[in-house]
Amino acid sequence: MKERLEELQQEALKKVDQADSVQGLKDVRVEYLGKKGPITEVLRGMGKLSKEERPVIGQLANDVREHIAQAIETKQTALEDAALEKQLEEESIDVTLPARPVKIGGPHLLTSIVEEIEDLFIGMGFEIKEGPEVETDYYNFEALNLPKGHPARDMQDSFYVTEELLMRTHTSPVQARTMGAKDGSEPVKMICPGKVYRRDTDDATHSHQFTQIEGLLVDKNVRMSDLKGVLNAFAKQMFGADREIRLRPSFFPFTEPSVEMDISCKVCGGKGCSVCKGTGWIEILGGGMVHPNVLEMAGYDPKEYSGFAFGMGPERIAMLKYGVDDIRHFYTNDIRFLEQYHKA
Ligand code: 2NL
Repeated sequence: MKERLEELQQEALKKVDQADSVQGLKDVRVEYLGKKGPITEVLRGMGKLSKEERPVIGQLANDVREHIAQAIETKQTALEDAALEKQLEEESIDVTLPARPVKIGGPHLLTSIVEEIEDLFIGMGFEIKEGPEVETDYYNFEALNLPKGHPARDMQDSFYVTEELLMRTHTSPVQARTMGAKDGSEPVKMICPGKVYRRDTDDATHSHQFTQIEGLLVDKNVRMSDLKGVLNAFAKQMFGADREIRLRPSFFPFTEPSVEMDISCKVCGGKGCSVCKGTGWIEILGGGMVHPNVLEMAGYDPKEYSGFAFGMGPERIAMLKYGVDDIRHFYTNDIRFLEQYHKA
């Protein structure tokens, strides 16, 4: 029996050595160590042995079994390591391959235009102010010389939240609030960019929500020539040093006198073409001298203080500067439109 066990051990170890797969090893385990295997058989036949032989053969059978099991385990680890090694080798990455391009976003055209305008006015000493988009009737209308019954207050034209609250129809209430917060002697020099709302049917040139930037300068001895100088500097920096400006008389309830400003047409240089509709001029903003009623309501003595104010639509500025033909391009977020204005 001893010889038989030694023979089995040798045979099994040889097969373990030859096994070249995890499955092959499993087969060896089943063949030699399984319930129907030769070692189990030897152990079963121990009853026939003498008392002296039994423990010796029992011990040997267990040793053989242990030895074979150990050999299988060692071989299995070796096979698994080799498989992993092979997999790692096959999966190695080529770091010299060019990278997949990363898509980077950029500021929206409107954001860029608003920031460009802000920078221009910061350069002239103006500060940037913001205010609420849901406004009181008082700041949106009353404080701007738009008394009750004025057609601009019409329910048809504004989004009302309650009788007294509405979505602001211009950014002027920010200016009325800023003036009102001072004690009537401090100068004001500000611009206020932001969203405004009007009940309008959207089309190529109208939107129920759009952007406005208004400017205000209040101090002693402020004159129309100051307004003209500031707007001329703005127009030349925004559209090019070769552009001329002209002021035409106009009307706004919150300014007196009121003006509209045109810039000379770049396409025809002032001769008249389809872009400027034959006039040689393109309208870009409105402004004027702050109405004495507006100064007075904000706590400034109109005999001592005067001011100029102006307002523009950044959408319109961007449309003129870049030839955008439909205001809805700013809001529909078609990436093919927006990407054109992402600077490298
Ligand atoms: C336009 C014209 C304008 C103002 C806005 C203003 C504000 C105060 C006092 C006086 Cl607090 N005026 N703002 C004045 C004239 C014109 O906007 O065409 N905007 C798009």
